[in-house]
Amino acid sequence: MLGIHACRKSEEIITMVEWSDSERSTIASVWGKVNVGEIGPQALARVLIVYPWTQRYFGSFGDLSTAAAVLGNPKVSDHGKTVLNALDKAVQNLDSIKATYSELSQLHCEKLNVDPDNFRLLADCLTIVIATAFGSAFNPAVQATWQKLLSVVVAALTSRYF
Ligand code: HNI
Repeated sequence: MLGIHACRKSEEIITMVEWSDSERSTIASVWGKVNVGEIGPQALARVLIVYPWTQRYFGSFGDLSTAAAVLGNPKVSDHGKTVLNALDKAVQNLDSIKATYSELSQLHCEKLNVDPDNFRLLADCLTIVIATAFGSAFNPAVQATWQKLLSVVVAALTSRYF
């Protein structure tokens, strides 16, 4: 029941999404200021620290036993960059995010067995890291557009689960 509900919601988000010119320029502007090498590692590290049960997926990453270990772990850093580089694909393909992430969704579902609830957790940590880095430039209007983008990304990554 819950699965069906989540599926419908994801489909709705993806099917109905439209981007205004102002949203497109806000996304381009935010993304242009994101330092992938800093923001990616910080966002993934936050997920692993704030929601420690997510560490179960990264058994091969070595020491994640303390916040300092997570923050200093080079594999976390590298993977944070990988995730953020994948987000670039959404930014460059705003009108076809579902298709863009179809294979990635299938990989996370079938091979990595990642619970799709975790996509939202990562999206939220990413927003917090960006808000911290941008300060007052990340105003409510910018936040609204940015989180709209991440909602579509999360829905697209979830789309092959059902
Ligand atoms: Ni995710 C691998 C993108 C969220 C766990 N992930 C990848 C890869 C990309 C990627 C790209 C590399 C794929 C490949 O090798 O072909 N992941 C993304 C994106 C998001 C995301 C864009 C959300 C915005 N992944 C998550 C979350 C988790 C997660 C929330 C778990 C909590 N991902 C993984 C794991 C791997 C992975 C585990 C394999 C890592 C490895 O190297 O072993």
